[in-house]
Formats: sequence, structure tokens, C-alpha cells
Amino acid sequence: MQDRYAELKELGWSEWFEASAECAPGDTVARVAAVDRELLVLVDGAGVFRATLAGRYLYRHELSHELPCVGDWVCVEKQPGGAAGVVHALLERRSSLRRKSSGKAVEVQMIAANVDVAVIVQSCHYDFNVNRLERYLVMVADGGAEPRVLLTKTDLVDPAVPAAQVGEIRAAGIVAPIATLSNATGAGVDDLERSLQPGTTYCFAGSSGVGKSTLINRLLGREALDTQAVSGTGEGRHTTVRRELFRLRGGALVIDNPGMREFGILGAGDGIDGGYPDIAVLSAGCRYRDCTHTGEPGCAVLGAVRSGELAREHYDNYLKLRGESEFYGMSYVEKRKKDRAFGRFIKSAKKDFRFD
Ligand SMILES: Nc1nc2c(ncn2[C@@H]2O[C@H](COP(=O)(O)OP(=O)(O)OP(=O)(O)O)[C@@H](O)[C@H]2O)c(=O)[nH]1
Ligand SMILES: [Mg+2]
Ligand SMILES: [Zn+2]
Repeated sequence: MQDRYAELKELGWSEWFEASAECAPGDTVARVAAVDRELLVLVDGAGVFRATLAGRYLYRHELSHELPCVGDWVCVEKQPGGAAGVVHALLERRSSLRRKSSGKAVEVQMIAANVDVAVIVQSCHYDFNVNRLERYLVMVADGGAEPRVLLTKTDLVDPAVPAAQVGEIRAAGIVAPIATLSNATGAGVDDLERSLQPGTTYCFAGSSGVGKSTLINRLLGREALDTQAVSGTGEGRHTTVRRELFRLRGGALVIDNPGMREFGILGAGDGIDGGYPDIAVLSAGCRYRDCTHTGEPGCAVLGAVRSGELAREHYDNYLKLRGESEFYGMSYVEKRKKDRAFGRFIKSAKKDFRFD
């Protein structure tokens, strides 16, 4: 392995990438730690820096899965000083976690790239569901990552429950390693931490509210990620909005994810979709991820209204409630909040990617 890439090994680089990587002269290799629309947070041996995608790249690659996502390796031209850069190319992915968005034009939505181990997280408390677990594991196998299962919140159930759930998983023929833990008492956390290998990339995925961010905060030893209490029914709230890569003290790389809805796509108006599960399900088929269901081409919700599958009255009520909750105002505030959070992330990420 060439020396210039040796320092990237700590970030997950391997001979496999070394063999296929080719960047233009003047470009160096960096890993994507977070993405916020056109803004990227990259990390290399020197630390964390911001970057944008070259216009030419955007022009040539319009499918969402062709754009860099968390975990990707990219060729970047760093500006003098190294605080910012321009991304010119995406290196080949060794593995990926992705799902297919339904609808007429099948599009692939990236969750994370170059994931060695996908940790599918379910809570023992309300979230446990073997069928859903199987669907996640199909996704993991499809993307070429190694699967693991993690059951959280063992403190909230009788000790017999996790054991029975492990039994159910095995009875379904699932052979992936299974770990159980409680973020509240810490039971099982050390065992999990010990199993994480330096230079290996772990991606945590599962429903909202199962404790993914709480666990990563525990492993980081600081409150890097926002977490939020869930309602009595265990229904999550989609606290995490961005996929982020972190480096643990032990050297393992971990990716946090927003909670996934049943393989649908999270779209605009998530906050109120809870009261309109049918619309939330339909919106998985909308062409655009941020579809507002008010006239976009390929909108599955409007399609269902037109075909009579969804009652016009019900749809109108949905729009009315959305208006009342000042959806558009909220989304602006949300956007501002996200922008601020992004600035905070850059600062906080610097802590986790210091190699001194
Ligand atoms: N009792 C108990 N509560 C937990 C445990 N793990 C997490 N929680 C709580 O569950 C709530 C949700 O945790 P988060 O870490 O925000 O969940 P998440 O999976 O990151 O959720 P999203 O970001 O929405 O996908 C928080 O109030 C946590 O304190 C656990 O092991 N036991
Ligand atoms: Mg979270
Ligand atoms: Zn729509």
C-alpha cells in the first residue's frame, strides 16, 4: 500500500480501494463523514473539512445514488490551507446499504456506502418484529455488508423477553450474530464495544426511537447526537435527520442513521404523517423524496386521489391539518435548524477525527 494512503487506513481505507482508486493529478482521497444537500463534510488524515461537489460532477450524475453519500470515498481538490475542497469524483463502492424506492421509475436510495458491518437495531420493548428484521437483512445482503442484530432497551422488559426474542430470530433461520443491551443501565454495552474493530465501518439502522443515537453517544463518551424521548407506545419521532460518520476512541467507524420507516421514503410533512399512516405509506411511491403531494409529477398520493383509492375528503383534511400546523413555516424553521446543526456538526466532528 502506498504511503500516502496509509493514514486513510484509520478511516476505513483498505487494499481493495487502493487497487481501484484513481484520482486526477492534484486531487487527494477523503471520506464522506456527512452530507447536507450539496455540502459535504470530508475527513482525511489531516482532519475534517468542508467540500462542495464540482458542478461538472453534478451535471453528469443526476441519479441520487450517483452522488456521494456518507461512507463514500471521493477525489477532492483541497484548497490551499486545506479548510475546504471541491469533489471531482466518487470512488467505486465496495458495499452499500440502499433501498429501492417504489413507484414507476425504480430509483435506488443510498443509506450509506462502504459499510463493513450493518447493525440492524430493534428495541425489545415495542419495536421487535422478525418479519421486518428479515426485510432489513435482505437489504444488507443485497448491499454486500455483513449483518448483525442488536436488541436494545432490555431494561424495559422482563429478562425472559430478550432470550425469547433471540429464540424467535433463530427459529426464523437468521444466523447473524445477535447482541442485546440497555443504554439505560449499560448492561451489554461493553460487550458490544469490545466487538467493534478499529478501521471497520459499522452502520446502525432501524426504526426511529430504538436508541441508535443514544448508543453512539455512549460509545463516543459525549453527547454528539441529539436524542429524544419516545411516546408511551414506543412510536419514535425521527430525531436524527442526517447520516453521520464518527470515529470511536477504539478506532471503529460508526454511522448513525435517521430511523427508517417501513422501507418507505421519508418525505415532507413527516411530523404529521403519524396521523395519516395511509398517506405516509403512499408517499413512499412518490417520485421525489421531498414531495409535498400538491402537484409534483409522479406523486403517488395525488395518483391515489385521482384513482379513488384515497378519499378526496381525507386528502383535503390532511392538507388542512398540514396548513394548520404551519407546515411551510415549520419546514423553513426546520431548514434553518438543520443549517445550524450542520455548522455544529463540523465543529463536533473535528473532535472525533483528531488523530493526535
Ligand atoms: N429505557 C431505555 N431507553 C432508551 C434506551 N436506549 C435509548 N433509550 C431512549 O429512547 C429514546 C430514543 O432514543 P434515540 O437514541 O433518540 O433513538 P434513535 O434510534 O436514534 O431514533 P431516531 O434518531 O429517531 O432514528 C431516548 O429517550 C433514549 O433515552 C435503552 O436501552 N433503555
Ligand atoms: Mg437518532
Ligand atoms: Zn407526493
